[in-house]
Amino acid sequence: GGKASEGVTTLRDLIRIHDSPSFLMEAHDALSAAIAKRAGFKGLWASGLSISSSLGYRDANEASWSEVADVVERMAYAARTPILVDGDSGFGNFNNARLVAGRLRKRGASGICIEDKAFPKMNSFIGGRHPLADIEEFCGRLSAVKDTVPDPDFVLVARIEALIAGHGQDEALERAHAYAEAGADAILIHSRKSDPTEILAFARSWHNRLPVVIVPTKYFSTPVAEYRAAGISTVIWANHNMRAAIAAMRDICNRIIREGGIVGIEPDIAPLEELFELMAYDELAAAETRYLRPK
Ligand code: SPV
Ligand code: MG
Repeated sequence: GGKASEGVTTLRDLIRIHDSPSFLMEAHDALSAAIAKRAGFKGLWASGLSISSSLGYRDANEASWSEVADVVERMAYAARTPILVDGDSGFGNFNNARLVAGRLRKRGASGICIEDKAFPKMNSFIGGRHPLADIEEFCGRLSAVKDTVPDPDFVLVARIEALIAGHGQDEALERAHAYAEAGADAILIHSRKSDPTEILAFARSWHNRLPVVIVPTKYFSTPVAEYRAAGISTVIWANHNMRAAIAAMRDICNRIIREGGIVGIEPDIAPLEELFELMAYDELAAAETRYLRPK
């Protein structure tokens, strides 16, 4: 496969159909991005849910697109690894979608995912209505992004919410074909069921006209081997850094209260050296010897 100049696999390469699905790991700030990169993930998912949560917002377009873009810029800087940004429903109509996509590209994103819902969207795991966008109108959003960001390395993922909204396979497939015609590079098919039956049924009928991206948050107990067998191109672990952080922070807060101090917790938290390494303090020291000339 083609490699970018610095030996980094491009997002376009990652979403291609391989023998085994690529993984995109959720990150929501520069630190979580650096940790995921260091662990070996070749690409990141800038999750709307996780970024919203880390900023103290609900995943309902409470965060403005420019706040999201600020976070993405810091993530791109810290990880220097391809990032697929969750662009929600595009923050409005075709005009907002193309504006946001272009700006995200400038801020270091390698691609944007746009879902076929209205603005403001609501997180797909919250019950209630998830009104779908009109197919033609949503295709306009997709082609506007394609025409505005013609960079062949910038990936456009079209996300289908038909199954989330309670429609059937026919609706999902009709939308997928329309979005392929409109210029999408990949199709994200989402589900909130606890088993992957509807996702796998979609994949069987779709025949990989475009690569298929999935988000197994609710159907977490399915082994990746099943996605490989189904020809899934990319699996997004969409919120697992954030949920790990919540669990770790909750436990350490509870322990410091319960134990009345920090005597016992040191072995269970990251050493400061690890933080300094993640944020490349050694690079600053090297730069100082070069640029801070002694008087
Ligand atoms: C996100 O991570 O923000 C997503 C995935 O869009 S989901 O929360 O499943 O909608
Ligand atoms: Mg989202």
